[in-house]
Amino acid sequence: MKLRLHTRYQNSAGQRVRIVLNLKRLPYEYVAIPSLSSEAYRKLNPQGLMPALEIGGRVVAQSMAIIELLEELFPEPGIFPSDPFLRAEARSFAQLIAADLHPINNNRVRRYLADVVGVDERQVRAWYHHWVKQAFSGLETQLERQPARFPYCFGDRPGLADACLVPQMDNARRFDCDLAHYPRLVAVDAECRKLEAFTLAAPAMQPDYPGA
Ligand SMILES: N[C@@H](CCC(=O)N[C@@H](CS)C(=O)NCC(=O)O)C(=O)O
Repeated sequence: MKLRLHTRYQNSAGQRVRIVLNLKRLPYEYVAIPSLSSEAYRKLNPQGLMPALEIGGRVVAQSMAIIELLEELFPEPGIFPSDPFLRAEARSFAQLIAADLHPINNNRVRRYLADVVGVDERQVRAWYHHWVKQAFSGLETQLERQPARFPYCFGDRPGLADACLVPQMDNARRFDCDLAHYPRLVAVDAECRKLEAFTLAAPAMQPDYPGA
């Protein structure tokens, strides 16, 4: 089955999908989106956000829906822990990033704050830092409270939670967030970055990265 991922180097929701594709060792074609507002992209993905996956002649939008589909079609290696409660923890961790943090800090929200609400760059940055702090504090405590200390978020193998965490750490660093209060997140992030599945999905490794 041919897979084409429409994304961009700095598309962190797309980076989640790239990580999962790599973890599952699924070859895919990287299609750099020239413009989100182009008629061609809107036709492909009427939701108008990145990423979108072309698969088996169909198009699926939304990173979490894409990842679930990949898990269903290509279950091995799996991206969830075997214990149902740990699976729930992994989903909960991933959802805080995908459903609560990422949507309010993404590019279009920051642009709206600056261009329409009229707040200055310093305030946009303060907004960004505030929501990262809220989310990362909760995620850090969630990892601290686990009965066992794992190298990855919820086990000895990387999975969905790690695929959501690492792109968010990239973003947090890009926006100069202070990560000193989140030693577990930093440790898991560092462990993930030892793996090709994560390094190959990083923004700087993508073909449309400036100067690539
Ligand atoms: N919930 C969506 C979020 C998609 C999303 O917001 N993607 C961002 C890039 S990471 C985007 O397309 N932003 C366009 C913009 O901000 O203008 C998903 O998980 O796929």
